[in-house]
Amino acid sequence: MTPVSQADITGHFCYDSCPMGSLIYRTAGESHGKALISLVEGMPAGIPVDKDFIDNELRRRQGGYGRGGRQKIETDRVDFLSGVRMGKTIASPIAMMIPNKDSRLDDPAATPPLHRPRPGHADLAGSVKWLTTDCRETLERASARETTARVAAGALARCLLSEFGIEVFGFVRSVGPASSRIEVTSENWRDLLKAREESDLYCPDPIASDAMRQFINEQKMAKDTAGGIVEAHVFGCPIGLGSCMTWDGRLDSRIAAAVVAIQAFKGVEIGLGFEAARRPGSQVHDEIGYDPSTKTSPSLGFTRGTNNAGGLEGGMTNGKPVVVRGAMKPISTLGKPLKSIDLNTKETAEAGWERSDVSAISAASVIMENVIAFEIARAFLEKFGGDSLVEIKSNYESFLTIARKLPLA
Ligand code: EPS
Repeated sequence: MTPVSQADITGHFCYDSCPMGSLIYRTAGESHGKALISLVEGMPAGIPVDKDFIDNELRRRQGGYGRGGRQKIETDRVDFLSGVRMGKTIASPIAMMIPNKDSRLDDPAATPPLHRPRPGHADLAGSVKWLTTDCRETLERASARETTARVAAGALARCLLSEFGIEVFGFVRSVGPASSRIEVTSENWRDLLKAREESDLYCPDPIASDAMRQFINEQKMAKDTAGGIVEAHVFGCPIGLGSCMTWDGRLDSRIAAAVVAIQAFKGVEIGLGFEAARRPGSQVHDEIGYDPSTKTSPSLGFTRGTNNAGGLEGGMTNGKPVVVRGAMKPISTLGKPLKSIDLNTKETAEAGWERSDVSAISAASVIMENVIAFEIARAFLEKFGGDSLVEIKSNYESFLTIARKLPLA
């Protein structure tokens, strides 16, 4: 009898027993520790690594409207410790380090214990779980600063995706009640990207951005915080990434898991999302057509008038752009703290206050873009994987050539 391995039971979530060839990443580091580390395994050899692109994604993650003081201290840049030689991957594990300038975790005076858990943060659950009354032990790792390492991994994965014409565009859809109604298409997204690059809010809609900024300003005045919705579109995916054969092989489930795993995210939608549940089927499903003039594209000539499915059917890409939205709650560190208790005395007390942001929604758009990119790259390598870029390109071209010939003789 074949022994059942841990990987069989827990699928891709069990990283340390992942099958050979699987693209995975882990992160390490505390908010005020020495550095953040991103360790990526399973990247094939020969991928050109665009360090400027990765650093630019880290810079974008640090920015946005409503950010707090920490980002003025840090200059996040990636230092490759392994896995990259002369600007290309060499198939060995890739360790990336992003040093913390505000490193003070070993100095008790600079990082005093905190006993008043913030409602909404990991403070209370973590302190009880690890049997301490010092919330700092939990919050240092729970902090969204850790997303620096996730962005580094996702941006590295995008170096692979760009070799196959797969690109990701993320932006801020709404902040509080202020929302943009812009429609993103395969034709207009590059113009929207330019507009987003010019926006301090990372929203390509200048009119909606004014209302979003106003909401953030109001929260700042009230010593409150703001959440919002971010959206990402992935262009150029071939048909068939992911699988309907296993629950954890479904690309939609992996994307959803990666998105709600971002600090402060409470919801995720794919395509129409929750709106699909309110409509009859005829107003949800995307009719299928065929246009031989687009046969050479990754969608192989299959067309859809709409993209309500958000590019995913049966847990697999269907040739249309993958469309994902994530909901971020307002940051839980409030300038005017909510009621809490002192974990030592159990007396009512105001929640602790740490330097924080009024809104980190712009940063959240960058993080979501990159964690989705990583999942797409992982599914891409599962379908077309090989040990080197040359081999993967050959696998990819060969699949498209055969698929274009359907029905096979
Ligand atoms: C963040 C760094 C943190 C916070 C924020 C995000 O830095 P510090 O705690 O030193 O001010 O600004 O973290 C949180 C909102 C949180 O709840 O932990 C970052 O780099 O993104």
